[in-house]
Amino acid sequence: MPHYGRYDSTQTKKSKEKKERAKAKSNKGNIEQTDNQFIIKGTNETTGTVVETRYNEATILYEGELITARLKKGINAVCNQTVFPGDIVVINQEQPGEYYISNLIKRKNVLSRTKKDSTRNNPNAGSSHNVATNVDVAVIVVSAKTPPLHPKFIDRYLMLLQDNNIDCAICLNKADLKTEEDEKILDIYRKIKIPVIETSTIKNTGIEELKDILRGKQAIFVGHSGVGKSSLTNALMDTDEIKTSHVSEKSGKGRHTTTSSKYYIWDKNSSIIDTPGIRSLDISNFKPNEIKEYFSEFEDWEGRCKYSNCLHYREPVEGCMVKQAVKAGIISRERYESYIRILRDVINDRSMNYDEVR
Ligand SMILES: Nc1nc2c(ncn2[C@@H]2O[C@H](COP(=O)(O)OP(=O)(O)OP(=O)(O)O)[C@@H](O)[C@H]2O)c(=O)[nH]1
Ligand SMILES: [Mg+2]
Ligand SMILES: [Zn+2]
Repeated sequence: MPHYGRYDSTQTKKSKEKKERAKAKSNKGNIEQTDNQFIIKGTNETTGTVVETRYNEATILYEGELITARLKKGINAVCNQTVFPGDIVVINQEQPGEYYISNLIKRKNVLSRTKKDSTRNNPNAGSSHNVATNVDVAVIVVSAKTPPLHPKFIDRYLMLLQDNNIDCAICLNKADLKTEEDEKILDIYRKIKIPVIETSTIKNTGIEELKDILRGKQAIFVGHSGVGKSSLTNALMDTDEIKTSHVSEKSGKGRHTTTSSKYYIWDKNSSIIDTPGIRSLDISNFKPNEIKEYFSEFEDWEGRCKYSNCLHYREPVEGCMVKQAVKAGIISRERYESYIRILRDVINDRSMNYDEVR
């Protein structure tokens, strides 16, 4: 595969080993043990990067080659719930060509699709909701027209990324189909200082800008099916090898072409994880009064409302500073409406009249 060949050409084995040793050194003293007896530690043994996981085995980029490895015998866990693309793992070879994952290097972070909770506070524990690890930046990919751009998904994902402490950027792909309405939606995020990139893999525009943002980082593309995550991965890699498929004309939705997350190296020290599209994001374990904390533009007004623990929801507009700020155009109405939509989903309330903030 040409993209892993590129890995070879940019990093010699020696320089890789040196780097791994430095990495291992910096991880020393971080020995922890998880429920499944998988010890997280720094090591001077040889390590590889998890590219893709299946039920009981994983593809690992190891010494410039792709190998298949299983968890060491005796580790009471399945591969695809224990290691994730982006993980650095220790590899042992018991027989020639028979590789085992014997250990895991302490993770920088984990991108999980559910909110952090007591069982997830340890980023080194495995979970079936985890998507990838050691992520420097997550790119929320959305598209113009097919499927249409809607702030709801972006707002939910922003909450989750904040909860995971992961930097984010928004990429509007299919910019060749962009409308004025899309432009207005993107402005909401530019205003709250989130990097917004516009790309078209068909017209080959915005790709260099995307590369500039992702260079030197371990990044991940997340988003709905059919928005073009795999097309963008192909564009970064300058290939067309990764499978893509058109959006259904009938439903306007993607076909869930990518079925598992996969790690690719597209430039020196620059990797991307392409993920399967998701239908919706589960935010049910956020508490109602926590949601406002993820809307940074409310911060200036927090604690100034007349009501203690104001949710800025059913409280009368006269005493709610957030509502007044929306009314005055200081807080974007779209973000406020997004906040209310998320809150309503969490508390399972379907009715809200926005007229009072108009
Ligand atoms: N008009 C237009 N179409 C695009 C662009 N980029 C991708 N597409 C098309 O969008 C469709 C979906 O692209 P994919 O890359 O398979 O989407 P995905 O996000 O990987 O989808 P899943 O793997 O199902 O999550 C394909 O038919 C692409 O040709 C673009 O910039 N403009
Ligand atoms: Mg895909
Ligand atoms: Zn309020």
